[in-house]
Amino acid sequence: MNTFYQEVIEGLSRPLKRISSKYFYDDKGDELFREIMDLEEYYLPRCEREILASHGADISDTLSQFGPKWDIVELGAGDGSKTVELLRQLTEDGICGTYIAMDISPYVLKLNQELIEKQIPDIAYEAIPGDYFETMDQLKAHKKPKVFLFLGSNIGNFSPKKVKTFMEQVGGVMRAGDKFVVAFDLKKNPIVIRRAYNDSKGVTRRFNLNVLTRINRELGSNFDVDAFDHYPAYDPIKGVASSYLVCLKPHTVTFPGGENFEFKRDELIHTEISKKYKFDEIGALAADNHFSVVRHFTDDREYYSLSMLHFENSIQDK
Ligand code: AVJ
Repeated sequence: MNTFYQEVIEGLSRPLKRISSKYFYDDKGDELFREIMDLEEYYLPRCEREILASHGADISDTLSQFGPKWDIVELGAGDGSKTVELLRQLTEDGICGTYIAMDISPYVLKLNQELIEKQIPDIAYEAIPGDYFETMDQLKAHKKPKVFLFLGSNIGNFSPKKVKTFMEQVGGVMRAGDKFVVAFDLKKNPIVIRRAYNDSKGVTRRFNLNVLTRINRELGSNFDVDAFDHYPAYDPIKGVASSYLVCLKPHTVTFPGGENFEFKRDELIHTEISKKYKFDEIGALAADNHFSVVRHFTDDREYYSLSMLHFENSIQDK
């Protein structure tokens, strides 16, 4: 039995059923997420591009105040299109060492390498395919000054516990003085946030429902996908956008291992959280994990932040 199967069974066995948002991203889910990124209501990617475009030189300057050469490690690098301009800036400023792209998809890493090496022919390039939670430890032997990049506001999808383990794991492969540039979506008018997760074309709805189609196909279950609807919620105090699937009629879902799940009418499956932050929460998160904030780079409206964190201590003797 694979982990996907086990995790789905475990999640559906809970009193409040849940499915992890990491399972959204099959081919169809990737395609729908790309569609989401182009939506007018989904402001996040535009903010991130604005910051990278308007503060690229600033980011490079700030790094050069701390040291002359930086290896750039990108967690979940994707096709490289987000990062290429920043890498170009760092290269022009003479502070770019090796770019180390990490991504779960070897196919996407291939695209990344093609794009980066074409755009920046002189760059030293390394690709590490695989789940970065598993491959990251390879970097323990890496003793040069490093900047880790974690873009896309992906940290928003982590539970508080997962955020903590993640920060600890990254700290565990860092040396004192290394930097961590993390993208955070910021708290803002809740109406803006709610619209981002409840778009008028219904793409987010299809994105959320697709996880059931994927589970049926890959795990052999028989969810009646049409019997579910998308329910997005936003709590402006906690800064948590949550997505649920609502069951519209009672039915039983069966898995090939013999597991059965009863769904009552109106029963929920929790599928995703997207946490929104304030600067002081980012500061507290950093401080809790031996980091300090160097600077928050934001867009003009302060919707989104690329926060540069400085690693204070090295946990092991490296
Ligand atoms: C991939 C984590 C940035 O939470 O905003 C988009 C995923 N979910 N619409 C987010 C997502 C619903 C997205 N991130």
